[in-house]
Amino acid sequence: MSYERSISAFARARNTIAGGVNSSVRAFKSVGGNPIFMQRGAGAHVFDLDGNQYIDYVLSWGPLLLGHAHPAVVKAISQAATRGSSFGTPTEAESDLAETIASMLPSVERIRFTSSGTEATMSAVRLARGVTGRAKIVKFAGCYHGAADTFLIAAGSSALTLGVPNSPGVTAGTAADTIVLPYNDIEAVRAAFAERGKEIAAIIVEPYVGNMGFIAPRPEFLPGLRAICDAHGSLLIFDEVMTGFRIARGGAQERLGIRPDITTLGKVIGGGLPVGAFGGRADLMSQLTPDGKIFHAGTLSGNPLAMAAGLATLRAVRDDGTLYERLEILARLFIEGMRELFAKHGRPFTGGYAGSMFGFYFTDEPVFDLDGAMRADTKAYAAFFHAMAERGVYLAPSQFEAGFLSTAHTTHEIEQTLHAADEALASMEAE
Ligand code: KE4
Repeated sequence: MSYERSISAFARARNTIAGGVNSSVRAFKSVGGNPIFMQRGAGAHVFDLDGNQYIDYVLSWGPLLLGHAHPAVVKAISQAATRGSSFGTPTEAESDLAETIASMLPSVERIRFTSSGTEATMSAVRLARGVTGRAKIVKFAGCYHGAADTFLIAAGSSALTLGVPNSPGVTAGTAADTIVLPYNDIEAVRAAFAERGKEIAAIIVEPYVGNMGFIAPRPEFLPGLRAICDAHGSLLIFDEVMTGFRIARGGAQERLGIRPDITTLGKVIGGGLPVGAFGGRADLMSQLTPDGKIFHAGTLSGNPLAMAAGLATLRAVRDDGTLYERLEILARLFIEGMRELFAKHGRPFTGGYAGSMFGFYFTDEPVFDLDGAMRADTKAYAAFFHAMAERGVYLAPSQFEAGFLSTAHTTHEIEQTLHAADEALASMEAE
């Protein structure tokens, strides 16, 4: 495959765009090499500047549940655009999408739209802190909730893992209000709350993790978080920016039967356009400005084009009774097929899936948390990523991301992918 045009496009981009990208993971730092510039998408496929075609398992990091350029989404955006792109006033499109989401997520009694998942999670934390009058939040090492300072915190060395900044520019003051604990370790959460429960406004958690590879919750973990929050008067925030409408029609909360106090959303609800949302109990959400005192605002929040794209996507989801079952079957074929091939080629493998989301690691040991994920062979993943791209399959350009399926993927794409993987693994043996 030739990547000449992507290479020159990246050199050009670096002249005016910091790092040549507008989101860091796109720069391929984790897998090395020149980032691939895409030009067009159609269904389950993307096409790069050099005309190379790929089966796409990134799908814009999750939003494209219906695949690229789905006719209903294109039509909805086009029609909305003819009426104007933004008004800075309320529109009924926002109520159309809000009502659809509320009908599918019973815990969301009231909602606020934003323009990104980061805005949604940082606003949800402000809401939790404002409602409880408490400063601290608990997050889990390796979980990603967007690029707001309060989340860019690594586990500290202190007994209670009080946070330390993991990015320059994040202050020690900010870090001091974030407690970082190991994912899937309910005893660590119990200990933290025993020490500081009265100071903790909320726990924010990825109910299924998609940001350190794919990690499923242990059966006792999320029910444990719910009980601990109830016992200490803290709020439970499910960050479903990635899992919402991706692992089940009602997201992880429906699949697991757990009702969070606040849910954050993004990605799928915008159908590929910039959107985020946070929602939950009416008694909490009513405390946001202008009815309440906890401030929230956003110029393009509830943008009519994003609402139209999200509504077209969710209507397709709502009306397709077997969507998630079909996609989970494809996810199982993908992971179990990969497991067999990795064994055939003598490579360590651990993988998992839920609904249309999956992930796998180059390690034999089961992965329950960040320490487990960090044991994966990231060099082997990088080599596999490039060997698969050379064979027309676009996986996440980092071992610490998840993969996604769309309604445009079929068993044909899975078979093509597994064939490419067989060849890719063989080529890695040769190296
Ligand atoms: P955005 O601000 O990127 O729209 O959403 C932040 C966010 C919040 N919560 C969860 C669970 C998320 O997965 C994300 C964003 N996910 C990454 C993928 N690992 C987006 C890709 C990127 O940063 O470019």
